[in-house]
Amino acid sequence: MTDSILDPGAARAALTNDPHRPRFHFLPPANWMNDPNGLIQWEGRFHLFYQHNPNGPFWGTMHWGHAVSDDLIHWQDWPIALTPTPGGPDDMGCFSGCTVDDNGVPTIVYTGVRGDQHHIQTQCLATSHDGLRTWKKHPANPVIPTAPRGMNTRDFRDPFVWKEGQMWYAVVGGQMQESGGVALLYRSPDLVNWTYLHPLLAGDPEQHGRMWECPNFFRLDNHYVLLVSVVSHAGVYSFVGNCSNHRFSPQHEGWLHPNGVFFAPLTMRDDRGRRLMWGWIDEERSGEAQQAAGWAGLQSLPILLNVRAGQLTMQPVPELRSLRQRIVAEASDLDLNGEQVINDHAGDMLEIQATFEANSSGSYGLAVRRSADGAEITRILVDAVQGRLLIDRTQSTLDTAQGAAADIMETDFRLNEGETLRLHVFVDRSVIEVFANDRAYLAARIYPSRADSQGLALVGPAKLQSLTAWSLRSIWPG
Ligand code: DQQ
Repeated sequence: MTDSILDPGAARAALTNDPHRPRFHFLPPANWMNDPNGLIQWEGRFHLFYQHNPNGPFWGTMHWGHAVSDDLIHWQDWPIALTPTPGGPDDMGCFSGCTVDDNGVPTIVYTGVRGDQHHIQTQCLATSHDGLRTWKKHPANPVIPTAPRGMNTRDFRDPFVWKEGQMWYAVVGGQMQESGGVALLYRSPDLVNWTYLHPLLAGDPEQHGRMWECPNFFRLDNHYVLLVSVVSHAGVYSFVGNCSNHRFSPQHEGWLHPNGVFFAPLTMRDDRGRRLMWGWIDEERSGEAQQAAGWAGLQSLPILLNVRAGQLTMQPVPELRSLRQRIVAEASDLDLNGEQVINDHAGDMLEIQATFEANSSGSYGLAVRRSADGAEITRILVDAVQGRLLIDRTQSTLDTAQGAAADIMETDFRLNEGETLRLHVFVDRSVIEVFANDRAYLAARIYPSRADSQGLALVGPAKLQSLTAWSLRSIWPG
C-alpha cells in the first residue's frame, strides 16, 4: 500500500508544485487513473469511482478509487472501493462498470478479469451497507460468467445498467467474432440472474472499430443515445436515434472525441434530471516522464449532455462558474489580422469565452500558454475552409525531453452560413478542454516548459465580437 492510500492529503500536497499537474480537475492523490466508474448521486452527494493503480503511475492491478462531492466541483478522497481478490474472478483486476440503487442497496456492477492476459472477463457485483464506504463482493460472482456464443470471450466488459419497471437491463461492450464492436443487451429481474437478449447495436468494423468498450445507453430529450469507446484508443463514438422493443436504430452518428486522449466516458442522471458525463483524459508524454511525475491521468470537467435537433450537444456544467476568481482579459469588437496578445500574464488556470463573427475564409481563434516572446504557444483554431476545430501543439513546448505530443489535433466542426463561433475553453496547466458552439469538443494535453508561458492571444483574420477570460481557483487545499 502506498502513501496515497494512507494519507491522500499528504500525497496531494507533495505533488502540488508540479507545474503540469491540473488544479481544478479531479485526479487521484498520486499514481495512475483511467476510466471514470460507478458514477451515482446518493443522498444528494456525487460519488465518482475510477480505474486506479495505487502501485504506481502506470496502468496495472486495477482497483476502484473513490471520491465524493457535494457540488460536482470539489472532491474528497474516500478509501479504495474495490481491490482484486486473489483467486477470485477479479484476481487480475476490477475493470470498469457502474453503480445502481437496488432498492436502497448501492450495488456496483463491474468486470472482473483473471488469467495472464486478462483474458477471462466476467461480470461481477459488489454491495455496500455503510453508505458506499466499504464494499462486499457478491457470493454469486461472476453473475455473467461468459460472453454469448459468437462473441469474442476475451473482450467482454464494462457493464452499464439501468432499470425499466421491475427489470434491470445492461449493455456490455464486446466484439463479434471476426467482426467489429458490439453492445450486448442483457435483462435481469434481480441483478444476479441475467439473460442475454441480442446486440443492441453492432458496428461496422471498417467505420466503428474492432471492439467497443464502456458502452453507455440512455434516453435523453426524447431520443436514445449510445456512446462507445472504440479500441484501441481510437476515440469515443456517439449514436443518436430511436429505440423500440429494445432494438436501437441510430439516425445520427459521429465522433464525440476523435482520439483516445479523452476516452471511456461514463454518464449519470442527477437528481435534477440532467445527463452528466466525465471521461478519462490521458497523458500525452512519455512513460518515463509520467513515472518521474508520480501521477498520470485525470477526469475531464463534468459535461452536460443534451440532444438538440437530433444531435448530441456538450457543455461544461454551470457549477464551474463558482471557480471564477477574477477577470484577466476582456475585449470586444476587434478586427483581427494575425496574432494579437490580449494579456501576457493571463495565467495557466483559465476559463475563456469568446465569440467571433462568421468568417468563411480563414483559420481563427485563440492562443493560450503563450510565452512573452511567442516561442511557446498553443493555438485553438477553427478552420472554416476545412470545417475543422483544432488544437495546434506544434509549438506548445520547447522541452523535447518530455516526449510530449507536438501535433495538430482536430475534429469535424462546420459552422452554418452566418453562424457566430462560440468558443468556450478551459486551461488547467497541462490540460485544455475546448467546446465549440456546444457541438464539438476537444481535450488535449500540453507541457509548456517556460514559466512565462502564461499569455493569452487572439488569432485572425477574424472579427472578435467579445472575449472574457477568468482566472480559476484550485479545487484542492494548499
Ligand atoms: N479500461 C478498463 C476496461 C475498459 C478500459 C481497464 C477502457 O474495463 O474497457 O482499465 O479504457
